[in-house]
Amino acid sequence: MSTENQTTNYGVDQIQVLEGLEPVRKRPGMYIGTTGPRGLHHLVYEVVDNSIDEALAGYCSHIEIEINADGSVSVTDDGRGIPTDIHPTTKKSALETVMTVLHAGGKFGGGGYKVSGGLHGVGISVVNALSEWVQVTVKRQNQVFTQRYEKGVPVTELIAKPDTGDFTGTSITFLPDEEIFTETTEFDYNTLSGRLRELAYLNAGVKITFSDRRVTPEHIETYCYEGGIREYVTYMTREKEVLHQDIIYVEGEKNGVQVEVAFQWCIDSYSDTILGFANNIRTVDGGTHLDGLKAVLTRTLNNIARKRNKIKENEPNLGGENVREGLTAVISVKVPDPEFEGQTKTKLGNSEVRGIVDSLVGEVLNDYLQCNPNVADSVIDKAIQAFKAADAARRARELVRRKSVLESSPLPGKLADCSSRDSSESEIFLVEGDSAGGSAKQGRDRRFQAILPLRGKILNIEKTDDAKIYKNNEIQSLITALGLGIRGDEFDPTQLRYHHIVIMTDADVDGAHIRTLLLTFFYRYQRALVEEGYIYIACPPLYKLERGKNHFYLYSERELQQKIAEFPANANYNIQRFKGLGEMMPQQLWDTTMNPETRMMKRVEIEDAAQADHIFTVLMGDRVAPRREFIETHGPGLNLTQLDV
Ligand code: 0RA
Repeated sequence: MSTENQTTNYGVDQIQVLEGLEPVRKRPGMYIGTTGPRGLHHLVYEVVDNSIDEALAGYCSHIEIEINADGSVSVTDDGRGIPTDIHPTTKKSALETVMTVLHAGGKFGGGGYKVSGGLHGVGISVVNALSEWVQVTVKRQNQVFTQRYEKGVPVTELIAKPDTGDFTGTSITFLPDEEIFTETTEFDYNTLSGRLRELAYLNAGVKITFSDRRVTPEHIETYCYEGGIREYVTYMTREKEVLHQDIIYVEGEKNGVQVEVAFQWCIDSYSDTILGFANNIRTVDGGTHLDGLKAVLTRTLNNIARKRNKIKENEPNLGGENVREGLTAVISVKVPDPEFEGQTKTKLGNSEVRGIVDSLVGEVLNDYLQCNPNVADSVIDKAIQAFKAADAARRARELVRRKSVLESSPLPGKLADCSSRDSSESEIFLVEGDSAGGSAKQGRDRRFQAILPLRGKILNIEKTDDAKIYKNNEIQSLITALGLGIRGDEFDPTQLRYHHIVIMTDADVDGAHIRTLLLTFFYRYQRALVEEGYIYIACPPLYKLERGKNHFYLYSERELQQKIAEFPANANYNIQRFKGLGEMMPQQLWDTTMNPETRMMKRVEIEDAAQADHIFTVLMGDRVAPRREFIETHGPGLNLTQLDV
């Protein structure tokens, strides 16, 4: 009887917990966006965000993130420790409540607002629900507390043992559940290190240590930036030639909204890089903080340009994009009740932020430029040059348009177009040279696949300016084939003729170079295509392995070795290495690289615009030394994995 009672009680308890977190396991996408790699990494960010909050509250200075040998992740901080006292009505510890009740975290916030986690802001309980197991250790009040959970359910009591009391803090270790993350449960070092470094920049002075214990020797990195986002800008402009030495920095607060902006203009750059953050979340789609910043930059510089007689009375104002040419900026705002808009919730919607950023930045920027007239002059001169170049580009563009209107076929002659006129099913393969172009034309499904062969090293984009780029034949073919307008014009996806733009180059150094050139072009001049996920990279196999009647296509040296290892030791086999796409039979190219049913293709993402911009600058820029150093470190076969393709 008593046994039965106990079982029943335990059951009820368990059911309550399950009911609480069951929706999370049933519809994980609702809580973490996806169960793909992005959602998997989000688990780490969710746990780290709690430690960041503890740091922002002033109680924690060091956060350690470890990928353990078994693939689990530990996040350890030296904060006050999650409270462990028992709640009188629930009879559960605060710790267990935070771990098992959705959105319980906020209740223990203790004054002030939670800054991080605004994007999903789901709390540790979601991580708990989606983990095979979680092990929590809390040190506080001269005790060390531990508790273990499996799939969201506590499997031990909260165990307390005496402790020296020399340290306080929280350590959470979790192993993502393979039943949930069916695609992969493997954490990517670069993805995590990128975000952790970013968090260190955004939260000045917080020390973040990141180690990977899956490899020998272990990787360990520490990020700590006393200068915060100022150092972030320094990092992003480190390979560029700056127009002025100081980084202009604004910090202020108004109506509970904290604003921090750092920026600097560079000489040898024709585009801008502005990173926006709200509550530590990268606002890829912009929002009111960026609107405010752009507005105040344009207005202030035009005012000063007129005061200094750089723009005459009868002349028009400089445009915002002229003023921003060469600008690198980071803006980070902290908003008590953030509204995130858009499909991916990465656009800040709070309208009050626009004016707050505008007025805080306006005051500082005005003073700074008044006190530093040389800086004011060089920024204005550069903007005026940009204005004139844009004018020239406009004329070049009209030339392109007129030409295409006059010529009977507006599409480039080299384009082997597809027959479909439905962009959403159409694909264009950008291939290197005529021989690969030939194989691709024969191998394709002409119903929905178009081929555009591009010759040679298209253009060195970093070194040239708009007007020249648009006079280049290869670029003109590309733009007309895609059906696109030109930078400055609004990107209009209804004009895009293909929703899959696939870069298909050889797996050698030249192929990598052409791919980088094309990505540079898209990144700088058609960035919306990258941001909206239209750009892909084809992955042709490197090897064909034949054994008896069977054959296998393999995409890396590692895959090849793995496959060979599966053969009996005395097996006879033959390896063919493809040096270029031209060496493949059209049918092989179709089977391995072009057939949507069987191919492998990577979508190009810009998770980290700063990193991408850096790679492009180093590889394409005028300065040779950093480029050589980069290639020496990363090898000539650089495959842009840094771009997260
Ligand atoms: C609320 C109150 C207190 C600590 C925390 C939250 C806390 C939560 C997390 C999550 C990860 N690391 C954390 N560190 C601290 C402490 C209240 C007190 O001690 O008076």
